[in-house]
Amino acid sequence: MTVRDAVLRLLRAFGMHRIFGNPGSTELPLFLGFPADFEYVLGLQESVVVGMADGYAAATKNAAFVNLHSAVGVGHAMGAIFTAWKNRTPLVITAGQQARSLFPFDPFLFSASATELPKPYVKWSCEPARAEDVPLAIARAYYMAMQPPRGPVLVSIPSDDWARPCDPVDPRRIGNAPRCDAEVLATIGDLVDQSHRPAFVIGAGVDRGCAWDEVRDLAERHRARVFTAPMSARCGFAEDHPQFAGFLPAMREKIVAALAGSDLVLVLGAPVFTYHVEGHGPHLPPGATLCQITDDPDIAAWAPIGTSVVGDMRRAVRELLERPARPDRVAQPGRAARPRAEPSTPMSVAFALQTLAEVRRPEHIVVEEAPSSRPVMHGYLPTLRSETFYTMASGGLGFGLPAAVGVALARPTSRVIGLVGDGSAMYSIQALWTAAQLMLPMTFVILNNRRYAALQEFAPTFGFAPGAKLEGTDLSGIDFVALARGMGVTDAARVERPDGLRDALASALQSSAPALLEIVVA
Ligand SMILES: Cc1ncc(C[n+]2csc(CCOP(=O)(O)OP(=O)(O)O)c2C)c(N)n1
Ligand SMILES: [Mg+2]
Repeated sequence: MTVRDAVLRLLRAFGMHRIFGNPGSTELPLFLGFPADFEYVLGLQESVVVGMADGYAAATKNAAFVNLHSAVGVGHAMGAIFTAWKNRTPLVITAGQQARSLFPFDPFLFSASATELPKPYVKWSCEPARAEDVPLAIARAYYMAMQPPRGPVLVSIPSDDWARPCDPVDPRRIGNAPRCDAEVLATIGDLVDQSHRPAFVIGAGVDRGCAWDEVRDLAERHRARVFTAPMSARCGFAEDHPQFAGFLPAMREKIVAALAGSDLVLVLGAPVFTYHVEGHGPHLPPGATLCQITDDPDIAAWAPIGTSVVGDMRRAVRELLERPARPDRVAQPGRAARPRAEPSTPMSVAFALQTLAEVRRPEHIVVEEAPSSRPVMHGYLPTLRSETFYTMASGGLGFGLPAAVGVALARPTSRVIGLVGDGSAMYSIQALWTAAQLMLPMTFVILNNRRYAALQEFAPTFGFAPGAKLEGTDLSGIDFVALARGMGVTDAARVERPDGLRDALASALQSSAPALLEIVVA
């Protein structure tokens, strides 16, 4: 058996039959006699490769296998690796390396610090001391990637290792759903039971941890107001539920204001709290107590206040549900209704997303990266089902288009909508080519406002006068229909007027190959 045979055998056992990559000379030996039960998914730049793998792993709930080209490929991918780290997405990343006998001569393409390069945004990185240790390293990498909190790991593999003889490595079974500390969880249960006006703050860990139904049952039992955590990368609670109270902004004072009136705040699967701008004063309204359940010990450690417990989300919430119910609470108000968006030329984002919400089905999956449109989306395109909303937790643009392709690959019977801003799309536009090559029946919706609107809207926070010119935020002159066609997405159209939108969306949502709709918005 060779290292190549042993690694492929492990990948089969781990259910990793797809290899997301962009090849170089140092990786080619892996593909000698490439077996027919594997599929190579080619991305045309490494951040696209890792973004696709991120979406794929998130949607399959299994680690995805990535193959990058030495230091240069890892370098290109670094922003996407940071995003996978923040998303808690399990990725087994392999990087090509020069042949071992060349190491003394600082050869062309050598990655001299291969294991240091991706740090600190991998859970583990390794270049095995001997070729025959590569399969063991791959096995350990997989187990580590899958252990909560999940995340990316990296193995650097010298090119001559693949053909070396080695012993097979048998896959092992590892239980990965740790139970919370019973005493602390009981304390949290008591605090929730004793509260009069509880609020739940739901983070990405709820949807990732498959605890959507349990969290809804717990919220209904306690008649809690339910908020989505600041910058949450997933949706863990139906946004049309009468108890849904809205989205917390990433700013301390505004969070305190939103939570005012609650005497108990239970944070599920989220940090306390993710802030984007400076704030001062308390983290909670006066008189409120905070509890947190998370699968991430680091997030529990830095929470500034409250009682935290670390463990498997679904298990923890089920244990809380086993406690006797407290029926004597009054219902609290949910979210106020939004006014209907009216048609105009150019269209408002609200009108565009309201129309999309009317045309799409609730089970359609939205992968979003449209920064200034996000708050509008919160009002006009509600997420209603588990595992139907994905974005990135890192703030690093370039995730949306490739991640949408990865999710579409993972969920062939679901319609995936990549909802992406014009600026965001250009960080990883090559993902369209992969979607076209794979003939994925998915829909890209580009919200083209010809600018980096989020930065323009942010500028007053730093003292700019409203509407003042802001350097580096004008993106006029990009033709997404031409870009799409140039990469093989022939079903591409632009809508500039509101009367054409509904039909254009309906058609783009029924395509049998990738379709792109560029919506010109105000
Ligand atoms: C990799 C990366 N570079 C730069 C930024 C800063 N940034 C935040 S929002 C934004 C604008 C995004 O533009 P677009 O996708 O068109 O959305 P809009 O703001 O217009 O809604 C930029 C450049 C970032 N978040 N990530
Ligand atoms: Mg824009």
